[in-house]
This record gives sequence, C-alpha cells and structure tokens, in this order.
Amino acid sequence: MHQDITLLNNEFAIDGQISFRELDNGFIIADIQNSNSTGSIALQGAHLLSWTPAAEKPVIWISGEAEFAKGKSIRGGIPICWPWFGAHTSQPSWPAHGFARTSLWQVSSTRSLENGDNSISLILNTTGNNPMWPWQCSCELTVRLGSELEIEITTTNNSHENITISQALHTYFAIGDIHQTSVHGLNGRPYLDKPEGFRRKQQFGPIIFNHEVDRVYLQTPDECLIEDQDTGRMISIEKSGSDSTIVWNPWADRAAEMGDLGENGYKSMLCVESANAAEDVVLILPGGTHTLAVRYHVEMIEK
Ligand code: TA6
Repeated sequence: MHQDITLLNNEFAIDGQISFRELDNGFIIADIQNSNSTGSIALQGAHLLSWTPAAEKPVIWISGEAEFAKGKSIRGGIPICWPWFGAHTSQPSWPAHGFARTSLWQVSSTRSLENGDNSISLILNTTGNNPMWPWQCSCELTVRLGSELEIEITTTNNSHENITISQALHTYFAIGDIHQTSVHGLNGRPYLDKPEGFRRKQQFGPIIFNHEVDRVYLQTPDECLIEDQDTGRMISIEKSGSDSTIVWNPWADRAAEMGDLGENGYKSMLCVESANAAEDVVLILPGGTHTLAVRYHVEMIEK
C-alpha cells in the first residue's frame, strides 16, 4: 500500500516534474509540472483535479466548495464513474457512479516523455470480496499531461465469469459563461433526457444552455467540441472505446440543491462525459479487457 508519502516520492517522484504531497487529512495528491502544462491528481479515485496547458487558462473546473475528504466524491475535476455509471440499475441504495471515485488507487508508474509531457498510471484492483462487485478485476488509469490531455481507462476481467460494466470519465470543463457556450458534434443523435424521466429524444443542431441539461447521448463515437465564446476557445473531445456521451449542466436550482457547486458555479462549468452508459454498456469475458480513451485539446476560435 503506497500510502507512505516518503515511499511514494522515493519510488515515483521525477525531479522537478512529479511529486506527491499529503494534506492534513491524509489526502495524497500528485503534482505534475512540465514545459507543456501543469496538473494534479488525487490518489483517492485517481481523480484528476487540474490541467492547465502552458500559456492557457485552466481547462478543468473544480468547485471552490469541493471537499477533499476520504470516502467523499470531489466536485469537479474528472471523477471516474466505475464499475457503473449513474444509479445502479438494481440497487438504487448503492453509491451513484460506482465506488472507484471514492476508493484509494495505487500509483503503478510515472514517466517523462520525449516531447516534455509526463504520464502517470494508477490502478485499482477489486478482490471479489466486495458484495457490490464480487469479481476480481483491475482498472488502470493512465494520464498523459502536456499541451493535450490524454486519458485511458482499462478494465481487465481477472475473474472466471463474464462481467458487464458501465463507466464514464465525468469531466468538468472550465468555461467562461454557460450562456455563451455550445456543444457541437452531437447533431441528429438520440439522447435520454434525465429530467424528463430519460425520455428518448433527438438532438437538432448544437446544444445550447438556458436550463438544466442532463442527457445521455447515444451512437456518439465521434469528436465533439465545446465552443466557449466568452473565452474565445474551443475544447476538442476525441475518444475511442465509447459510444455514449453525457452532457450535464445542473443550472441554478439543481446546483443550489447540491451545495458544493458554489455560488453561481454552474455558470462556469460544463460536463461532457465520454462513457459506456445506457445501451452502451460493455461485456468483458474472463481474461478480457476494455479501454475507453479520450484526448482533450484547446484551440482559439478563429475570428
Ligand atoms: O453525469 C450527470 C450526472 O449523472 C447528473 O445526473 C448528476 O447526478 C451528476 O452526474 C453528478 O453526480 P454526483 O454523484 O457526482 O453528484
């Protein structure tokens, strides 16, 4: 159990690029800085907290009210929803979005890469003794931080039975103003509209935001773009191993109910989540694997 901060730094720190620190409450965070970007990742949940490319504003949003407490999900960053997304299909009392995001992950590797980027890999092994997940599996997350952010999450079924997972990289993007933000690339796609009981609808044109939006888009293997007119930038979201995309902004009332989104926090965040959700769940045979991968990059909107 690499929870000893000295052991962690001895084994995985990279001088001037990757180091580990411990908060007063024992929370451990990896800080990453290189010529192309800065970022940070909490070991609890392998939860990316920040990513800022050089000469850019932060791309990932974190709530000013986020709590860093053991066993509690963090509002913002990139929560890992695994081994199920949303409410559990048969056990509604089990934690929404699974247990990976509140579990302690182990660092498995850190690297300096040829172009100045860094990568860090973390792993969560399930033993089969958890009544919520009675199978032996491993879930490995590899994050590459540079002028782009690449994330891969790979599930390996180490049990002797078939398993079915649903999952999402529940990414909170930092935007200038939700009223001047739109999402492109999902035109014509079907979606399940959560505020209307997951009624199936179809998207026409770009997604704009003037009320709560909480939608599971289906048949969405392609790149989508967040257009942020306020900051004048586009955030590109490319992916593989995922055919569903969740788009979520809670808007004012839901945000107020949640309590940890901060005053008006909903105006400066937008979740676009690359997932295997709804009809896009993944069957993994014994010994099999599944990888969901994303690549985020930022470019200025051409005037
Ligand atoms: O991904 C959208 C969603 O499922 C919303 O319905 C909302 O519940 C959000 O996730 C946040 O969930 P959390 O459990 O992190 O509060």
